[in-house]
Amino acid sequence: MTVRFPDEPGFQGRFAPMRLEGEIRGLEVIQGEVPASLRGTYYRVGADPAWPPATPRDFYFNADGMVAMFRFENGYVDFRSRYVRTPRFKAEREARRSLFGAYRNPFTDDPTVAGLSRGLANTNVYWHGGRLLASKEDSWPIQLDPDTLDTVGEFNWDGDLSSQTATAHPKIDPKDGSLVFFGYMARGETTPDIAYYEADAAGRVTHEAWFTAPYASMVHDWAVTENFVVFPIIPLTASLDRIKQGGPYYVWDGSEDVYLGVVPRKGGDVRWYRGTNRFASHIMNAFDDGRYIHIDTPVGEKSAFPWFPDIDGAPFDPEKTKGYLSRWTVDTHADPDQGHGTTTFTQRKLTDCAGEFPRTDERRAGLGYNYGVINLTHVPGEVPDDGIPGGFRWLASIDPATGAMKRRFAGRDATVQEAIFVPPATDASTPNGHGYVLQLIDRHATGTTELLVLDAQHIDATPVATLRIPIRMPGGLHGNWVTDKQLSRRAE
Ligand code: V55
Ligand code: FE
Repeated sequence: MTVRFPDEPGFQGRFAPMRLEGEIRGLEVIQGEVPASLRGTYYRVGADPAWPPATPRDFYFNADGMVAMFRFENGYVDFRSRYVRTPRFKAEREARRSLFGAYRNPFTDDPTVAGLSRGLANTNVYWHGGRLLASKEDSWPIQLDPDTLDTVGEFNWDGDLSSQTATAHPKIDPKDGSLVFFGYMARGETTPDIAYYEADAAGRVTHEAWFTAPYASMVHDWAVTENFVVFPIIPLTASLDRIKQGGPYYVWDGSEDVYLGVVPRKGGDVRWYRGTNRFASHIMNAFDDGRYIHIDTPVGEKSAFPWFPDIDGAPFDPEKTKGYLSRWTVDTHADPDQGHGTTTFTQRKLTDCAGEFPRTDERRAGLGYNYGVINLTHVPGEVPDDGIPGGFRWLASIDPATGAMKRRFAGRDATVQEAIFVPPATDASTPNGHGYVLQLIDRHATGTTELLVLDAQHIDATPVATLRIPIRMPGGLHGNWVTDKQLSRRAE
């Protein structure tokens, strides 16, 4: 048998699978010095297909989760990368080929894997209740050993996860360390059911409530504030009939409205606030004052995912996918129809630069804040001199209250991956946004990746340190910083 990846752009050149697991003790520091006070581990996950896909025109959402860790200790940074041993990964490794078919479509699978979890653990990796969890929104998370990245197994909150899925974007409440999370398509593929949960700092589920969305759609990220959770229903819609017929899992439906499902934390029914058609994915942060809920998110005209087609067959138009960080505001008192879906919400643009992958200083998660970072694809009046249009080329920090921005260009022939904020270990009480930012930058000419340690208040200045990873890191999704103190408190 021959292992050969398809001759398709998504599997060639800088998108070619890496498939490499390994370890480097003491990454090379090519500039500056890593602060000795930075003690903890940056975990992140990318999508990297272990086997050629069983389906044509596959895309990275359907590729295996490869977790990487960067452990910071006394100015040294040790690197490790490891595939998540999902039930799916193990079955395919045994067979030495893909047994699972198209994205989220169990009707395209090899009959020998019927009933096995289709989860890939390829979207986020986070720490809660003394556990390291790798997750994807279509399945249960997978627990990993935080030192070796060995797979412990599927985690379902000791049987308390009644949903078939758990979001890859849970939020940790900075006030009490609880995990606020949900599952969508909670009763199975394409179902409109949403299950909302909270788990205490020890990882025990303390609250559960179920809702039905106006239609089945991708609920990739959401907003959590002190008093509310908000589920954005965006018209990337799913249908069981379509996947049974071998069609795409999601389509962009420009005729469908957007709904925000607002639920009081720990009790109360959902109220739907309705707005016109638009696209949004990741939430930078959100907060409320008891009455108004503010949600900061990049908003575009249409879906940014080229592999999910327009329902009317309209060609993919990159111009319409540009996302501009905007503030949605819901007035929870202005609710004449009692949440039956005709009350609208407002939207205000915060910047003229287009971008995605917003993150914040999570010490202020769900609270009023003045610091976020975001990767930019377009800056008015600036064209990278290497002539490469689009793609993520800049990192920006922004004060969402004023729109004030600082920016750094990643350099020629480079792509920025998601940045994260890291509080300084020596003084966790620094003001909002004072600390470090970590960011991976792919250097396409050399096929290597750099890890930048930046001063969060001066991301436009020379980095505090630049580390060199001598391989190209697989295309990354999300990651998180876990302090050494957190790592010392592990679940039984
Ligand atoms: C996203 C990523 C996914 C997925 C659904 O970025 C949404 C959004 C890596 O997999 O399955
Ligand atoms: Fe995401």
